[in-house]
Amino acid sequence: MTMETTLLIVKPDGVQRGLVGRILQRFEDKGLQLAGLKMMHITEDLAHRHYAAHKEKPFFAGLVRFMTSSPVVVMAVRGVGAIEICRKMMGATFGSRAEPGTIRGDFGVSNSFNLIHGSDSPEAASQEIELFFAKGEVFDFPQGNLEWIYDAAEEL
Ligand code: 3AN
Repeated sequence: MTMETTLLIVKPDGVQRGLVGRILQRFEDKGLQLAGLKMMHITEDLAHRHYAAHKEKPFFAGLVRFMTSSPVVVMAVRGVGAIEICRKMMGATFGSRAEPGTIRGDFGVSNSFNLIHGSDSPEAASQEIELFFAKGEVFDFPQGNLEWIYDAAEEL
Protein backbone atom coordinates (compact mmCIF):
# COMPACT_ATOMS: atom_id res chain seq x y z
CA MET A 1 0.00 0.00 0.00
CA THR A 2 1.25 3.46 -0.83
CA MET A 3 0.48 6.95 0.36
CA GLU A 4 -2.27 8.29 -1.94
CA THR A 5 -4.20 11.52 -2.29
CA THR A 6 -7.77 11.20 -3.51
CA LEU A 7 -10.43 13.68 -4.60
CA LEU A 8 -13.75 13.73 -2.78
CA ILE A 9 -16.72 15.95 -3.62
CA VAL A 10 -19.63 16.58 -1.27
CA LYS A 11 -22.29 16.95 -3.93
CA PRO A 12 -25.03 19.62 -4.03
CA ASP A 13 -27.45 17.47 -1.99
CA GLY A 14 -24.86 17.04 0.79
CA VAL A 15 -24.21 20.80 0.96
CA GLN A 16 -27.93 21.71 0.81
CA ARG A 17 -28.80 19.19 3.52
CA GLY A 18 -26.11 20.54 5.85
CA LEU A 19 -24.09 17.32 5.90
CA VAL A 20 -20.66 18.72 4.97
CA GLY A 21 -19.31 18.73 8.52
CA ARG A 22 -20.49 15.23 9.35
CA ILE A 23 -19.18 13.79 6.08
CA LEU A 24 -15.79 15.48 6.40
CA GLN A 25 -15.57 14.39 10.05
CA ARG A 26 -15.71 10.72 9.06
CA PHE A 27 -12.54 11.02 6.99
CA GLU A 28 -10.72 12.92 9.74
CA ASP A 29 -11.90 10.40 12.34
CA LYS A 30 -10.54 7.58 10.19
CA GLY A 31 -7.05 9.11 10.42
CA LEU A 32 -6.85 10.44 6.87
CA GLN A 33 -5.20 13.81 6.34
CA LEU A 34 -7.14 16.72 4.89
CA ALA A 35 -4.76 18.17 2.28
CA GLY A 36 -7.11 20.47 0.35
CA LEU A 37 -10.60 21.92 0.87
CA LYS A 38 -12.80 24.41 -0.96
CA MET A 39 -16.35 25.32 -1.85
CA MET A 40 -17.12 25.93 -5.49
CA HIS A 41 -19.88 26.00 -8.06
CA ILE A 42 -19.09 23.41 -10.75
CA THR A 43 -19.45 24.84 -14.26
CA GLU A 44 -21.06 22.93 -17.11
CA ASP A 45 -17.64 22.59 -18.75
CA LEU A 46 -16.02 21.16 -15.60
CA ALA A 47 -18.91 18.72 -15.09
CA HIS A 48 -18.54 17.53 -18.69
CA ARG A 49 -14.81 17.01 -18.25
CA HIS A 50 -15.16 15.29 -14.88
CA TYR A 51 -17.85 12.89 -16.12
CA ALA A 52 -16.46 12.43 -19.66
CA ALA A 53 -16.46 8.64 -19.21
CA HIS A 54 -20.25 8.72 -18.75
CA LYS A 55 -21.14 11.02 -21.65
CA GLU A 56 -22.99 8.31 -23.61
CA LYS A 57 -24.99 7.15 -20.58
CA PRO A 58 -28.72 7.91 -20.36
CA PHE A 59 -28.24 9.61 -16.98
CA PHE A 60 -25.46 11.96 -18.17
CA ALA A 61 -27.60 15.09 -18.77
CA GLY A 62 -29.33 14.69 -15.40
CA LEU A 63 -26.02 14.11 -13.66
CA VAL A 64 -24.53 17.31 -15.14
CA ARG A 65 -27.69 19.25 -14.21
CA PHE A 66 -27.47 17.95 -10.64
CA MET A 67 -23.74 18.61 -10.19
CA THR A 68 -24.04 22.19 -11.51
CA SER A 69 -27.28 23.00 -9.66
CA SER A 70 -25.77 24.33 -6.43
CA PRO A 71 -22.32 24.64 -4.76
CA VAL A 72 -20.24 21.63 -3.78
CA VAL A 73 -17.34 21.12 -1.37
CA VAL A 74 -14.22 19.48 -2.77
CA MET A 75 -11.56 17.82 -0.64
CA ALA A 76 -8.17 16.29 -1.24
CA VAL A 77 -7.71 13.51 1.31
CA ARG A 78 -4.44 11.67 1.93
CA GLY A 79 -3.45 8.39 3.52
CA VAL A 80 -1.98 4.95 2.88
CA GLY A 81 -4.46 3.27 0.53
CA ALA A 82 -6.74 6.33 0.75
CA ILE A 83 -8.52 5.73 -2.58
CA GLU A 84 -9.96 2.35 -1.65
CA ILE A 85 -10.58 3.32 1.97
CA CYS A 86 -12.63 6.37 0.91
CA ARG A 87 -14.59 4.34 -1.67
CA LYS A 88 -15.51 1.83 1.05
CA MET A 89 -16.54 4.63 3.40
CA MET A 90 -18.77 6.11 0.66
CA GLY A 91 -20.65 2.85 0.04
CA ALA A 92 -22.44 1.55 -3.05
CA THR A 93 -23.48 4.09 -5.70
CA PHE A 94 -27.03 4.66 -4.46
CA GLY A 95 -28.35 5.22 -0.95
CA SER A 96 -31.13 2.71 -1.49
CA ARG A 97 -28.56 -0.09 -1.75
CA ALA A 98 -25.58 1.20 0.21
CA GLU A 99 -24.75 -0.61 3.45
CA PRO A 100 -25.51 1.05 6.77
CA GLY A 101 -22.29 2.43 8.21
CA THR A 102 -21.29 3.96 4.90
CA ILE A 103 -21.93 7.62 4.03
CA ARG A 104 -24.43 6.82 1.27
CA GLY A 105 -25.98 4.08 3.40
CA ASP A 106 -26.44 6.31 6.44
CA PHE A 107 -27.47 9.61 4.89
CA GLY A 108 -29.49 8.95 1.74
CA VAL A 109 -32.14 6.88 -0.02
CA SER A 110 -32.07 8.41 -3.50
CA ASN A 111 -31.15 6.65 -6.73
CA SER A 112 -29.61 9.74 -8.27
CA PHE A 113 -28.67 12.11 -5.46
CA ASN A 114 -25.85 10.24 -3.75
CA LEU A 115 -24.05 12.84 -1.62
CA ILE A 116 -20.43 12.16 -2.44
CA HIS A 117 -17.97 11.47 -5.24
CA GLY A 118 -14.62 9.78 -4.72
CA SER A 119 -11.87 8.97 -7.23
CA ASP A 120 -11.88 5.27 -8.14
CA SER A 121 -8.22 4.72 -9.16
CA PRO A 122 -4.80 6.37 -8.79
CA GLU A 123 -5.06 7.66 -12.40
CA ALA A 124 -8.51 9.15 -11.77
CA ALA A 125 -7.33 10.68 -8.49
CA SER A 126 -4.43 12.58 -10.04
CA GLN A 127 -6.54 13.70 -13.04
CA GLU A 128 -9.40 14.85 -10.82
CA ILE A 129 -7.16 16.68 -8.33
CA GLU A 130 -5.67 18.59 -11.25
CA LEU A 131 -9.15 19.33 -12.60
CA PHE A 132 -10.57 20.67 -9.33
CA PHE A 133 -7.60 22.24 -7.55
CA ALA A 134 -5.21 24.89 -8.83
CA LYS A 135 -1.48 24.62 -8.11
CA GLY A 136 -0.81 25.41 -4.47
CA GLU A 137 -4.32 24.52 -3.27
CA VAL A 138 -3.37 20.99 -2.22
CA PHE A 139 -0.86 21.07 0.61
CA ASP A 140 2.05 18.82 1.41
CA PHE A 141 2.70 19.02 5.13
CA PRO A 142 3.58 16.58 7.92
CA GLN A 143 0.60 14.94 9.59
CA GLY A 144 1.19 15.74 13.26
CA ASN A 145 -0.05 12.46 14.73
CA LEU A 146 1.24 10.22 11.92
CA GLU A 147 3.28 8.00 14.26
CA TRP A 148 0.10 7.12 16.19
CA ILE A 149 -2.00 6.49 13.09
CA TYR A 150 0.43 4.13 11.34
CA ASP A 151 3.02 1.66 12.57
CA ALA A 152 5.98 3.45 10.98
CA ALA A 153 8.12 0.27 11.05
CA GLU A 154 5.56 -1.67 9.00
CA GLU A 155 3.33 0.69 7.09
CA LEU A 156 5.16 3.83 6.00
P1 3AN B 1 -19.69 5.95 -8.15
O1 3AN B 1 -19.83 7.39 -7.81
O2 3AN B 1 -20.28 5.06 -7.11
O3 3AN B 1 -18.30 5.58 -8.57
P2 3AN B 1 -20.26 5.64 -11.00
O4 3AN B 1 -18.83 6.00 -11.29
O5 3AN B 1 -20.81 4.36 -11.53
O6 3AN B 1 -20.60 5.70 -9.44
O7 3AN B 1 -21.18 6.79 -11.58
C1 3AN B 1 -20.79 8.13 -11.50
C2 3AN B 1 -21.96 8.96 -11.04
O8 3AN B 1 -22.99 8.88 -12.00
C3 3AN B 1 -22.56 8.46 -9.73
N1 3AN B 1 -21.93 9.03 -8.58
C4 3AN B 1 -24.00 8.85 -9.85
O9 3AN B 1 -24.18 10.17 -9.34
C5 3AN B 1 -24.25 8.88 -11.34
N2 3AN B 1 -24.99 7.71 -11.79
C6 3AN B 1 -24.48 6.47 -12.04
N3 3AN B 1 -25.46 5.63 -12.44
C7 3AN B 1 -26.60 6.36 -12.47
C8 3AN B 1 -27.95 6.08 -12.79
N4 3AN B 1 -28.33 4.88 -13.19
N5 3AN B 1 -28.86 7.09 -12.68
C9 3AN B 1 -28.49 8.31 -12.27
N6 3AN B 1 -27.22 8.66 -11.96
C10 3AN B 1 -26.29 7.70 -12.04
